Amino acid sequence: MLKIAIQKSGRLSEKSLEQIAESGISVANGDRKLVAQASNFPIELLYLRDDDIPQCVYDGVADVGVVGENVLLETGCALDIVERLGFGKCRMSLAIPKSEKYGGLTWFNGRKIATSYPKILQDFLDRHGVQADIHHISGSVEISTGVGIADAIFDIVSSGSTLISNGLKEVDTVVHSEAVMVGRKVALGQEKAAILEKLLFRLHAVQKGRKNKYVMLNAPAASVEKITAVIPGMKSPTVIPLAQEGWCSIHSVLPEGQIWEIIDQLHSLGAQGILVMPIEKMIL
Ligand code: PRT
Ligand code: ZN
Repeated sequence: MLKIAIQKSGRLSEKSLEQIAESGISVANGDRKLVAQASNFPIELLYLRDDDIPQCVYDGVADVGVVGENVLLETGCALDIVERLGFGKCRMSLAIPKSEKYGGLTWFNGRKIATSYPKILQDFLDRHGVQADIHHISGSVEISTGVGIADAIFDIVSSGSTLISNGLKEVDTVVHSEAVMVGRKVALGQEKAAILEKLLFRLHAVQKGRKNKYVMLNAPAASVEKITAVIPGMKSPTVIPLAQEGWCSIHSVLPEGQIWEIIDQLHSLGAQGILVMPIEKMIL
């Protein structure tokens, strides 16, 4: 049985459960007690506060955990990043009142910075030889300058709208973060390592599926060669003759990020009836 710690409730909990569900694993978690076992896969979920997850994994209470990289860095636990999960993306930045003139990091010398992440901030300031006074608060960091507690803040930024609505401007990004699966690979043992490998195989299939689209189109037989050069596919594209003579149907898999660019090219090569469909799982 592999024990996985995930956030009980918060920004990472739904996505963590979603990835587990998309891997075909059923966990009855209606009331989110502390522990829940999957019915069709040897894992057990532990629902915890995100701040407690790194230490719990380090102590062996859980075998792996899903947590924001920012929390892992702040706790300073010596854990391996087993997998980057691609959700919960954000950055940790320094921000100052928008009326201030900013000429670089020396601005922070002798200033007071409010944050919930004193370790990450101190490491950053030390690396850059800046001497500032760190004021550790546990929440509502963004209001610190407005109420006169600090001259600047260091906090998580996603869209940036919280900074703007508090009259702040982002002046330096210290670190980028996303949800990661953490663990201690050496401490796992053979049985748990095998379960983790099986779980990661499924997660990869789901992630790859998300990053790609299944594309079907009709093309004049004369253009097939040019079109297949544009859409190479997993091995090579499927080309099927249509009932109407001189026409083919071509099926392929394309990376999500390039879809529109490729569709423009396909269109100009005479492709018609282009269908783009989501892929649920993809195994190479
Ligand atoms: O209760 P528990 O301790 O488990 O949860 P928590 O309240 O400490 O954490 P939670 O659920 O708020 O966030 C969990 C993780 O989500 C964080 O550790 C980050 O890794 C990640 N994450 C991603 C974020 C954001 N985006 C985010 N935007 N965490 C917080 N924010 C907050 C930020 O603190 C700021 O107040 O959103 C505001 C900024 O958002 P924008 O969009 O206005 O810039
Ligand atoms: Zn927390």
